[in-house]
Amino acid sequence: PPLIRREDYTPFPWLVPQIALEFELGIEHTLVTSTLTVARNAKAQRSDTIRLNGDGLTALSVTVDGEPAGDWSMDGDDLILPLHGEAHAIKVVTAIDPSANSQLMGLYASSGMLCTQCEAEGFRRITFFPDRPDVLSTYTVRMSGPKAEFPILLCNGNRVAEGEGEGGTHWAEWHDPWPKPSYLFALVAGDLVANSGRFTTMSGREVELNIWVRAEDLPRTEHALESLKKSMQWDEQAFGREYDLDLFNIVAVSDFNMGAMENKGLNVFNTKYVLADPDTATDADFDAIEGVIAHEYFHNWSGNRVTCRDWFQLSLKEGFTVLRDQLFSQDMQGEAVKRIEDVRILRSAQFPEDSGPLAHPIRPDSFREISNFYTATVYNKGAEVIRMMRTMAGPERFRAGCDLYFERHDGEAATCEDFIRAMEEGAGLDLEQFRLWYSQAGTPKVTVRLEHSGDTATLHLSQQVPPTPGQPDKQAMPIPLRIALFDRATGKHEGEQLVVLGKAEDSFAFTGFAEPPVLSINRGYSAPVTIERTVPHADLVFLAAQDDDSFARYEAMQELVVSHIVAAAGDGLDDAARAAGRAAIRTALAAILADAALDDSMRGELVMLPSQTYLSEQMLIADPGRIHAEREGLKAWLGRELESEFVALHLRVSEIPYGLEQAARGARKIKTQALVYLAAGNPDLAAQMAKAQYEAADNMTDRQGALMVLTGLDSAARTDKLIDFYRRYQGNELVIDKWFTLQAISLHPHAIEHVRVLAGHPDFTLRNPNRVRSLYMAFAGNPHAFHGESGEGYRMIADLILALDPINAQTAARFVPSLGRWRRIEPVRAALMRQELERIAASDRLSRDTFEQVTRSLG
Ligand code: BAL
Ligand code: ZN
Repeated sequence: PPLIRREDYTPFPWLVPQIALEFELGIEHTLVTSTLTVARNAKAQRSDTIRLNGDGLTALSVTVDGEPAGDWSMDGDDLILPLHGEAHAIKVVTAIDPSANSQLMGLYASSGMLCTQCEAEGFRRITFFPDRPDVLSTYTVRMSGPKAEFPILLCNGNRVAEGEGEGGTHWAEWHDPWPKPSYLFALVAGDLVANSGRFTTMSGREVELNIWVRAEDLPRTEHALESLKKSMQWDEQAFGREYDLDLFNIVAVSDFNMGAMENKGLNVFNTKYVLADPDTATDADFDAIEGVIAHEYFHNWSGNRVTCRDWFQLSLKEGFTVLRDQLFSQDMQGEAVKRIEDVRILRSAQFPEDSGPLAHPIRPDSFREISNFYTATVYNKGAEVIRMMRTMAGPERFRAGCDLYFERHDGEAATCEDFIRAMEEGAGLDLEQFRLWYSQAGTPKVTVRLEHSGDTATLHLSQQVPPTPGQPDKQAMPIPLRIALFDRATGKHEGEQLVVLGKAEDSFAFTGFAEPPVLSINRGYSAPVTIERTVPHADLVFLAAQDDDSFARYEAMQELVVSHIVAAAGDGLDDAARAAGRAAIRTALAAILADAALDDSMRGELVMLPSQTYLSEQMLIADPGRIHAEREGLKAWLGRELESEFVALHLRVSEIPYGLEQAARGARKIKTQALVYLAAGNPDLAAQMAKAQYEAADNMTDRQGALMVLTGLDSAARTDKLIDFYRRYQGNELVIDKWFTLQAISLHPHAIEHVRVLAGHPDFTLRNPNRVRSLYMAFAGNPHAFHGESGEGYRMIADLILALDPINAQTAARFVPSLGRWRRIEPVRAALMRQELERIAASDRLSRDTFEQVTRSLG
């Protein structure tokens, strides 16, 4: 497959101002007639042919200006048509079989309904079209089909006409007044019901809102509808963005590659991000639904009204929209905890990308398959980069920059450079050097030293951006660090400051400190970097107990644990050093457990041990077995040392009744955390308590938490409760996904055997991405099982990739990075991982998706 390069961009020689589509719908046979109005693009080089992209399509007929065209040809999957005039009408007829579409790109069948996914290049699986985001058209769509099978017919924009046809058919015609690229096209036909609501926009436009689901799912749609209303209101208040159609439809689909899709006026969602009630969804599920609904809604401006010129600009809409959804969720749920959660995601998903063979800048320079670039780098690091602009400008000036961007580029297909320029002018920032964040991959490392002499504290900073594939040498980037210097005696500081490290090395002096202060740095995680410093345990214990920046408090706790485990799993610790490290962590943890002023939600964050992935990231070469043993050993020791504190905490929060308010949510979070420590320290006691928690549970958060703990233990209750859970929720796809996941992520020594058995369970299928992820993605994230010394875990994932690739290439390719980490793993396991990658590479029928990921991983 060819390499596509950002620098090769040229505008398309033809404009397609209008497209009319006609669908004669059937699950196994759908006829598509597409009529394009085309005209020469004065801003592009003249061409006497037009290339219409296709993917697996056959043209049944091609006409130009009403006459059959005899001179068209195929170039691979694309249709090439000679065109000599200034403007033409092209009509192409294609036939497709949605039931055979297991890739879930284009038009496909899911549980008896028809739906579409076109981003990034799915539209070309429906009809021949210049399937690139800089070709914007106005869509008119007519669809017809059997009414009993497809009573609901939906498309982008507004329904303008409908009627009955012959033989039990009906039809609907939709028109979307907003020009859009083909990736935002959507169509849904099926037997659906809606939870409907209304929203009045800031200028008084009445908008009809619908959450479309299967009838049995209707009772679980209220949270999604409320989240949508909150999102619409928040975008008006926070960004001045108003909705622009009279209708906003969301449809929930069980078989879906992504989380959701922002098609204009017709968002298509994975059911996972729509359906919730307290009995079947955890607090985390509720939050994720709110966040994803917001994300897709916010795309209406950051993505749809202003779209991307080409797919290299993906972060223009995704990074920005992730930042927008993060700010929204901060306002809904509280800033402190949300910020910690977002950083945890960045560190566990994006850091490994940035330090591995698949590292790429947030604006990549080349790709073979764009689906492989829907990454944590483009999304989450992309959001961090824009967040840094906001930190440097302040919220008001940042808003002015956003306003200018939307105003200047409304209706256009824009670039990251356009966004940066709008920020420079609108927010008054000089971003000349800052542009490096768009072009350089790799997580910068900032080395920190605080020197004290007389009454001056001097902060010495240096930065190093590590080499990444194709980028051996890096330049220094501007790194905005929010800092505070605490007076040790009073526990206070004189105000936070922003220092921007713009050079390889720099120093910053602060006066008025008779005694050496305690440094709190990268507060709020103001820059997506790693901080390297040698700091006394006492300073970290101090910050963990009393930093007034919640993130910094969390970070101090993490730093204490990370430095301890990394040292123990690396060169090893002597008894004295181990005892000192553990004692410091115990002191900090005990203070957090005892802090009555702390809300339980934040307490839940502070007590969470750093993930094994994040710990591995801190080591050049990681031994997963040793890290796992050290992490579990520490957890067990803490569980024993603080047993009575954890038991008392569990007892206290178990008294708090179910509710959606912060205090009750915090109680549920810390309740299971307490069990996790106890399970490591005193498994018998924890098994009893988890069993009791399971039996008393009146909500999924408590029930899943208890079952998660039980699943990792060898106890009679384990089997009992796994059977009970399955029986209770049999038939509920999303909850049965949880059942698969709990067993795949379990700490149980036989987790891998359990996964093998589950793969043969009647409810398991490779055809449903949620189910595949619920078992195998969960397993690939279970360090002790996946990295078992025999290499069986690696073999299992490689077998999965090979089996899944022909069915769903996009989903299969997402499993490659777990094996691609081999260079950062100790040599014995590394060889086994590499061997599996080579076995995959040896297959001669790999998809473009998997081929690209495997070759880069071996490269
Ligand atoms: N645009 C693909 C799904 C999402 O990021 O919203
Ligand atoms: Zn998005």
